[in-house]
Amino acid sequence: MASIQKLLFFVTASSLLLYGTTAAQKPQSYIVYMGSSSKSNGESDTEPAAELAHLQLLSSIIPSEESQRLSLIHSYNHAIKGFSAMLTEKEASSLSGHEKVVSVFPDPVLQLHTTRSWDFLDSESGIRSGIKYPQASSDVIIGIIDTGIWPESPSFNDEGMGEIPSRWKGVCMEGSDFKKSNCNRKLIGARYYTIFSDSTGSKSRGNRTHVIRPIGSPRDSVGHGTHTASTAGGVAVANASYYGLAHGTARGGSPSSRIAMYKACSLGGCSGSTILKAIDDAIKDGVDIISISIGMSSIFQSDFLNDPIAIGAFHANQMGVMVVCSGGNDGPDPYTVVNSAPWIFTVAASNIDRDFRSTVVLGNGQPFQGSAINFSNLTRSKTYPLAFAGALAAVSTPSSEASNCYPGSLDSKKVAGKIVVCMDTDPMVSRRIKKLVVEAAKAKGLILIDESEKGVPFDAGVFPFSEVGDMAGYQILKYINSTKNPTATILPTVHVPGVRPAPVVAYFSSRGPGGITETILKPDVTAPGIGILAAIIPRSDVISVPVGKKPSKFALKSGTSMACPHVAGAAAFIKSVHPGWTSSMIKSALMTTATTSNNMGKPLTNSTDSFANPHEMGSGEINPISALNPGLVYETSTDDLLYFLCYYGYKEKIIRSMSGTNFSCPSNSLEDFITDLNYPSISITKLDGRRAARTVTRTVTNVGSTNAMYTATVHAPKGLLVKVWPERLVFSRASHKASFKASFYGKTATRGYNFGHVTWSDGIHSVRTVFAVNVV
Ligand SMILES: *[C@@H]1O[C@H](CO)[C@@H](O)[C@H](O)[C@H]1NC(C)=O
Ligand SMILES: *[C@@H]1O[C@H](CO)[C@@H](O)[C@H](O)[C@H]1NC(C)=O
Ligand SMILES: *[C@@H]1O[C@H](CO)[C@@H](O)[C@H](O)[C@H]1NC(C)=O
Ligand SMILES: *[C@@H]1O[C@H](CO)[C@@H](O)[C@H](O)[C@H]1NC(C)=O
Ligand SMILES: *[C@@H]1O[C@H](CO)[C@@H](O)[C@H](O)[C@H]1NC(C)=O
Ligand SMILES: *[C@@H]1O[C@H](CO)[C@@H](O)[C@H](O)[C@H]1NC(C)=O
Ligand SMILES: CC(=O)N[C@H]1CO[C@H](CO)[C@@H](O)[C@@H]1O
Repeated sequence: MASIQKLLFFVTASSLLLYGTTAAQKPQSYIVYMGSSSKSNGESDTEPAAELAHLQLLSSIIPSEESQRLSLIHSYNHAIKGFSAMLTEKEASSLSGHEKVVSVFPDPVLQLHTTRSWDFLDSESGIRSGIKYPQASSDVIIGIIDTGIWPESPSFNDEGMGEIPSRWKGVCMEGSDFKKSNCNRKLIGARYYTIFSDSTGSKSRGNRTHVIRPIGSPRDSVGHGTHTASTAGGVAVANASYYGLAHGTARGGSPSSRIAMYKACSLGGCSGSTILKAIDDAIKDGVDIISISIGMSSIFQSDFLNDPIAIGAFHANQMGVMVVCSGGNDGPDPYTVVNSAPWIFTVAASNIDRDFRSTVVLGNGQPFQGSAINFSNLTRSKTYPLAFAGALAAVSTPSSEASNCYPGSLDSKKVAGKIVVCMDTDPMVSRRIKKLVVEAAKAKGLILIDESEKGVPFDAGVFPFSEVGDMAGYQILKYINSTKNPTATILPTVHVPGVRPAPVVAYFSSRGPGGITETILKPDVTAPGIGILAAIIPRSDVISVPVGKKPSKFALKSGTSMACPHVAGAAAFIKSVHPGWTSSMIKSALMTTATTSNNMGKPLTNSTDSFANPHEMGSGEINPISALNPGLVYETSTDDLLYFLCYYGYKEKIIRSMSGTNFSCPSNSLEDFITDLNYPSISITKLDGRRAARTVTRTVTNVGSTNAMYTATVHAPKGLLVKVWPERLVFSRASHKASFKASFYGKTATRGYNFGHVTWSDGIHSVRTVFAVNVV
C-alpha cells in the first residue's frame, strides 16, 4: 500500500532527477565500508590511529583546494571498519575501487517502523499478557537504537537492581536536559549523535556546516525510543493505562535486563551512517542484544553491502551480539520484508487479544461497532448532523477526492458541525491526514470506512473518531441516503479484552519472501505489534491530552517497531536464564517453539481470515516460556554466514575483509547452496517439479536432557513429497549433535510456494522447523 511516506520519497526522487547534473558534483554524505576492524591478532586500531588512516584515505581523493571537506562525519573502528564523509559522486566511485574498500554508498535515510503507525494504535503489557516469568537473575544488556529515552518514566526505575555489570564500558552522555544522574542501574547507558540538517531544515545527508542539535541529549522528543525500550526491558509498572484504556501492569519482556539507549534518530528518520556508528558503539560498550525498530523502505532495498543495518548487524553477530529488527510496515504485499539478512532476527507483527471499540450510533438508534482509540466527549444522548464527505466537496473538486477526504477537497462551510463519513478507496492519504483534514474543517467527528485497516485502532486523541468495515460503512451510507436529516454520535472508546481470534498477523506487517534473497525464509517470527501499551514521553505537545487530564506516562502504539522489542526482550530473558547460549541458539529456540495456533485453538490467521503462512508470520508467534526449553537448537556459526556470503555471490576478497580472516570460499558457490546453511527454517526458491528431489542438510544440538531420542513427523501440502532421514536422532553424553537430511520432491505439487514443517519430538519437546518450497 502506498503510504504518504513513499509518495514523498517519489517526489524527492524525481526532483533529484531534475537537478541530476548538479547533484552529481555536489558533495553528499556517503558511507565507506571497509570490512571488519579486527586484525589477525584480534585487536583493533586505536581510535585516533583509525581516524588518521581514514583521513589519509580521504585526502588521496579529495582535491586539495577543497580540503575543508577533509573531515569524517563518523569513523567506525570498533567492530566495523570505515567512515562516513561528504563526497561527490565521482570521489565516491573512485574510492569504491580502492583496495581496502568493500563498498561505498550514499548515506540512506531510514524510517522508524511506526511511520505508518502514527496512524495506528492499541495496548498490551510486556510479552503476551498473563504470562509470569520465572525469576531470572542476570545481567543481560539490551542496546536500543532509536529516538532516545525519557529516563523519568517509571518503567526505567532501578529499585532493587544490583550493581552494573563490570564488563559494561558504555557511557551516559550529558546534554542540556539530560544529566549523568538520569542514568541508573536500569538505564545504564545513553548516547546521542549529532543530527545534520540541510538548509531546508529537513534531516539530511549531512552538511557539516549546518549541524543542528535540536536536543543535544539522549532525551527522547518523539516517544518511539521510550516505547520500544520499555517494551524490551522496562520494569513492571502496576496501574498503567492510556487514560484509563488497557489498564493493567506494563512490563518489558525482560524486566531484569539493563537498557542502553543509542539515540540515532529523530522524528524525520535516521541517517544510515549514524545507525552504523550506534551499532559500532553498542558492540564496544558491551551490549548483548541490539534492538532496531528501523529500516530502509522496501522499495529501495538494494544489497546487504549498501545497507547500514545489515553491515552493522553482521559485525555485531561476529562479536556475539544478537541483532533483532522489525521487518517493516509495508504489508500485506509480498516481497516487502526488510532487515532480512540471515544474521538478523526479523520480526513480524500481530494483534493481541484486546480491541478498542468506538461505537457509532445513528439517529435511528442503530449502533455499529467501530474501532479507534478516542477520548470523544460526545454521548449517546445527543446526535449530530451526519454527512458523506463526497457530498461536501469544495468548488471544482472531484467528489472522488472529497469522498476520500483529501487535503483541500472539502468545503469547510458544509463540514462544520457535522460528523463526516470518509472512505478509503484510494490509500494515498493516511487516516491521520484524513482526521486532520476533517478536524481542520471543524467537523464534529469522523467515521472512516476502511476494511483493511480497521483492525489496527487509530489514536484520534480527543477527536471523535471511529473506523468501520465495508459492510457497516454501506449501512451507514444507506442510512444517510434514506433520510432527510441524518444524524449520529460517536461514543468514547471502550477496551474489549479477550478478543478472539488472537494473535492475527497484522495487516500492515511486511511479508516475505525477502527481496534480496529468497533462500532464507523471512520474517523469522511474529510478536505483538498492535496496540502495545508501553512508556511514552508525558508531554502534551506530543500526544493529545483529554481535557482535564495530565499527560499519560504510557501510550498505545502499533507497528513492527513494537513487535521487535518484544523479541529483543524475550531473547534477553532467555539469555538471562541461559547465559551460555549463543545468539543463534536463542534465535533457534524462539523460532522452533513459536506457536502457530491462536486462542481458539485454530491455526493462526491473517487479517482477512485465511490461515497465515510462513511468509506472513515466519515460524509463528514467539512463546518465550517454551523457548527456555527447546530440546534441540540449530546453531548457525559465523562460518555458516561467510559461506552464505560466498554463495550469495560476493568476491572472496570482500568476504575476507568482512571476516578479518583468510577465509576461503568453496570453488563451487551457487546461491542455491544457501538452503543448506544451518538456519532454523528452510527455504527452497526453485524446486523443479520435473527434476529429482532436492535434499537439504541440517545439524541440531541437544540442549535438553543428555540422553534423548527424537523422531520426526512431516507436515507437507498435498503433492509435495518430503522425506526426512534418519527417522530418529539419538543423543547421549558422547554425542550432543546430530545431522539429518530432508528431501523435497515436487512432481505433483501445486506450482508456487508450498509451506509445511518438520517436527522433531522426544515426547516432551517439539522442535518445529518450517519450510517454504517454491515449485516451478
Ligand atoms: C552546506 O550548506 C551551506 C548552506 O546551504 C552551503 O553554502 C554549503 O556549500 C554546503 N556545504 C556542502 C559541503 O554541501
Ligand atoms: C492501583 O489502583 C488501585 C485502584 O485505583 C489501587 O487500589 C491500588 O493500590 C493501585 N496499585 C498500585 C500498585 O498503585
Ligand atoms: C467537546 O469538547 C470540545 C473542546 O474540546 C468543545 O468545544 C465541545 O463543546 C465539547 N462537546 C460537548 C458535547 O461537550
Ligand atoms: C446513496 O446515494 C448516492 C446518490 O444518489 C448513490 O450514488 C449511492 O450509491 C447511494 N449509496 C447507498 C449505500 O445507497
Ligand atoms: C491472507 O491470506 C490469503 C491466502 O493466502 C491471501 O489471499 C490474502 O491476501 C491474505 N490477506 C492479507 C491481508 O494479507
Ligand atoms: C591463514 O591461513 C593459514 C593457512 O591456511 C593459517 O595457518 C592462518 O592461521 C590463517 N590466518 C588467519 C588470520 O586466519
Ligand atoms: C475508555 C475511555 O477512556 N474513554 C474516555 C474517552 O474520553 C472521555 C472524555 O475525555 C473520557 O471521559 C472517557 O473516559
